[in-house]
Amino acid sequence: MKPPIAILGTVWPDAVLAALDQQFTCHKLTRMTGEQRAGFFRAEAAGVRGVLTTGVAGIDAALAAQFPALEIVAVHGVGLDAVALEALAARGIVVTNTPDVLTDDVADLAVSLLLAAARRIPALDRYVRAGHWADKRPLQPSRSLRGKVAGIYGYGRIGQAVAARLRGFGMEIRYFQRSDGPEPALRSPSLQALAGASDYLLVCAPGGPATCHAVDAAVLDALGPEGTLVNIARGSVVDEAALVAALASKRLGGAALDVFEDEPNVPAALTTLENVVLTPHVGSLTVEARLAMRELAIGNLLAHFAGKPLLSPVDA
Ligand code: 8YV
Repeated sequence: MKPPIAILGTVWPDAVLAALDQQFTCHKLTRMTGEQRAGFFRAEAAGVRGVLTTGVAGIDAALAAQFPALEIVAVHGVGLDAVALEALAARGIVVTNTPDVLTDDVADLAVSLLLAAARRIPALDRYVRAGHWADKRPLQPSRSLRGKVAGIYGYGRIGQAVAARLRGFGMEIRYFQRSDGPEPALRSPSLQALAGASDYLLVCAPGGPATCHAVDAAVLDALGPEGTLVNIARGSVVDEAALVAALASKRLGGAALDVFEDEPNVPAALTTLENVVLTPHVGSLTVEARLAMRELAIGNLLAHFAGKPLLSPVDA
């Protein structure tokens, strides 16, 4: 008998869902109408043994409680802030995620956003499209990267991959995270101190209660009117209202953001500011990373139900 699994999140192409149907009895929650969901929770949820979810959708404790036979949660993504790890661990449910396979592409997006902000690429694109080049409207020069300080908040796999790239642009690297990290000489004593020393502050820290609104008004003020914030991690790490206020009052120079507090809702004020670059949470959205993430997430489910070692378990 095929193991029954529930599939959450919106990233699954039809072909992937069709392939999953070959291996599992799939309950595709995000594709169900309200009535179908009610029917599923009445009749089928009790038999669900696995959940396949995304880093964004996760699974909270209330939803996990609806699956009394749950054995494994396979997360398609590296972030675990939306996953009720404690509640799952208390029930002996194993969790897997997809680290490493997305690191390079997420780091590439961080660098792309930094470059886009520093060299004002979206603004210049708008300038050309609007015909202002032909109108001879004056152009402001942008900023060079060489010799500037990139402060990295969160010096894990992704933060270090960002640092390796930015060194190639002649930037000086500093970082902050609460725990000790590699290259201790580069570690700032606090996030605010890091922001004060940085021209660019790149948020690469995990989401969750420990980092919620860590980038607050004081950190943004320390980054200052010549500084730029780049966030490719989680919207929750930045106090978005403070960010909007700092940008609008020009206390902060600019921002380049892939993640937001209430996705897919982006504060209207951010969409009107010239010095802000916006992308819709696409750090891992490359053909290559998504293929590898799917293989790993689904591979974990297959390994679990075959009684084999998990490919990338999250430490309980
Ligand atoms: C994805 C992510 O957007 O890895 C993460 O934590 O946020 C992203 O890779 C998402 O999880 C896709 O499933």
